Amino acid sequence: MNNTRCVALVGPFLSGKTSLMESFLSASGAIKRKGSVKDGTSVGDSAVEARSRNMSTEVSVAEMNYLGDDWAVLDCPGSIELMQEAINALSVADVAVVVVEPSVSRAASAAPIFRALEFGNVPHMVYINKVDTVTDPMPEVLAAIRDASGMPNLMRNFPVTNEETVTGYVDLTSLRTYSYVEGQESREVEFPSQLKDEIDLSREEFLEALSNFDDGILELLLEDQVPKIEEIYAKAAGAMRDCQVVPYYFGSAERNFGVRRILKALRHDAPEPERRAEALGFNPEGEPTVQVFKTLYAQHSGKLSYARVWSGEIADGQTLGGSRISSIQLMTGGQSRKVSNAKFGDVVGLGRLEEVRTGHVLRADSGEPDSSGTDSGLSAVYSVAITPADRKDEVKLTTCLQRLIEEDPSLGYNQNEDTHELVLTGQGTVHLQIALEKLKSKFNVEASARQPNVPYRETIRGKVTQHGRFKRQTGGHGMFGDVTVDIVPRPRGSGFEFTNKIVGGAIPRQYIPAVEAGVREFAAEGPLGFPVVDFGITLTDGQFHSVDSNEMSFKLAARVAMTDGMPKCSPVLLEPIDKVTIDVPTDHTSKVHGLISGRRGQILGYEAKEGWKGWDSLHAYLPESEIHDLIIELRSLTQGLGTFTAEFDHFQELVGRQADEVVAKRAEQKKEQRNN
Ligand SMILES: Nc1nc2c(ncn2[C@@H]2O[C@H](COP(=O)(O)OP(=O)(O)O)[C@@H](O)[C@H]2O)c(=O)[nH]1
Ligand SMILES: [Mg+2]
Repeated sequence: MNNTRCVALVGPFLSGKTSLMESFLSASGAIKRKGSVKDGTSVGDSAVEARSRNMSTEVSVAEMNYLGDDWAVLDCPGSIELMQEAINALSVADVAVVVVEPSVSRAASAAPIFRALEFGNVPHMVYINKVDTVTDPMPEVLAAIRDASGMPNLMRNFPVTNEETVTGYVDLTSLRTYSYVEGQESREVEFPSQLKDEIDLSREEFLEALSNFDDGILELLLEDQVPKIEEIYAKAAGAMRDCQVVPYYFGSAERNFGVRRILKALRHDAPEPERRAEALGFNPEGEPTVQVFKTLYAQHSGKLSYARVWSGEIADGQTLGGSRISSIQLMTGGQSRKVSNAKFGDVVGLGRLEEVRTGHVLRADSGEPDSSGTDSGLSAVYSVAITPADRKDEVKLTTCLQRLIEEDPSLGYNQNEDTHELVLTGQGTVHLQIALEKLKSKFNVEASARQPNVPYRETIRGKVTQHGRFKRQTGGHGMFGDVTVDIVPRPRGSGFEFTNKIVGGAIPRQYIPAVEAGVREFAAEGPLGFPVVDFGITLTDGQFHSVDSNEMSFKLAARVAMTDGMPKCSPVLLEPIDKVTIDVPTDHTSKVHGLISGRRGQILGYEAKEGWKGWDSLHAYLPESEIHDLIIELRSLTQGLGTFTAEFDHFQELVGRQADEVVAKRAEQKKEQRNN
């Protein structure tokens, strides 16, 4: 019996991956009635978030048997913001099909997934979908896809068209001609002799392209001989498996055009699971080993870890990586069926592995999950501050977020100590919206999101000597404290310093710490509404009362001095400046210069990105307030490819209209807080 093979369907949003999976399943007989994305009846996209948006929000898994081979099909989301799911799925796939539209303007949006395939060393082929609606000339479409791919391609078929659309194809290897039949297998028809010259030319190009990877073919061509059909098939398959070349096919997923063609290409050309296992360092015949590529919390059935078996055979109830498997399931979309065993190559759902996360490798002979090969997840490029609709849910919210992060390592959260906000981080607006929807649908926690506050600070530019007194003498025990302080600015980054210069007991020693505490309390929120930093206080004089003075009186006297003195010291806003590194393909480097200066940034330099051919890394200082939506502009300038990391570097004075706006907004916020 053959081992289960695994194909991932990837490509831009809306290109037709979920439709192609549906066609695969119906062509192979795995489902009796073909559903559709439009009607919400496809096997893929069974998650509520996916159905409500009409887009794939997570990987869907389905099993099928085609001509005797078992396959696991992984339908990946296309949105750039959900790329982590696709990357995780690719890490266990033997091969990928990149589904693209026959559109010159849309081709570029496939670039990010092509990069992921290149980095992951995943052999892949292209399926140009929707040829029933093709409007752009095919040669231009091919050139645009090749640009996005950056790899040489092999056009395996010649498109036969009527005036409007593609109606069939000529296989450039066998020279057999097929005509599409809606919803059925294509019919072999007579060779279109009126197109012979064009077809001959395409075949020559195809063989020439192949000869770049094969000396045998090259020699034959140089001697004006035609290679044998079997040899062409074998060499083309070999070059694809070695990631040297990308074969291109076309068709229509919705109308079942060219679907069996791609299924057969997968059957003949995709590497066997052993090959991928060995490339990843697994021994197919070793101890039972699985790799988790997806984690799912379902509201009723609990946690499910999707895994591929890379070695040996696993059984229900067995312990893997220290956790006992509570069930093994084979999945097709939202449906699953329990099985007692799974063997090398299989893609299965494993029940209730509580300690296990996406990316973990689990071995029968090891007491804990192996996370050594696990990437930490794409770094965060977008964030929102979130608040639970119901205060009672505050604790539950963070536990549920932790679960969502187990599902999706490109998601994160942190409690910002400066702004006191709970910040959810991820890949973009849609990604974070989906996370909030999942909180609701899976855990019944509702939360709202808004743009996070920037942790501004303030400091002073001038100095003053200030007297402050707190006095209360109403009946009983009174209160009395009196201080004189020098308030002075200190160099940027040097923090706060308190000096006591009281001599001769003008204030008894035990009250001095209370003065400092009063200043610190005040400094938590200065005249502009932000924490005050980089200033010094020298306590020079004071008075006390033998009965009424106590610690509280001196603390309050210090606050009076600060409240009166600080505004006289020319307070100034400080904004946080981050050091950012922006990675983009070299063609886009000059555009990024404009982006940085447009956002009040300062370029520090750039260099070729190490290990990334054709990419630059640019370094710059950028105000944190300009980073919130940076990724949106960066992606639109770079075909979705650009990405960045940012880290706080220093504070810098902010003056003028921008500063006024920040202070006004803060005052507004405080008013709201008081009213709540
Ligand atoms: N005309 C045409 N539309 C298609 C074809 N395949 C998919 N679509 C439509 O394209 C849209 C996106 O399809 P879907 O499979 O969800 O794309 P995905 O985002 O790549 O999974 C849907 O409205 C489909 O009905 C096709 O072959 N021809
Ligand atoms: Mg989809």
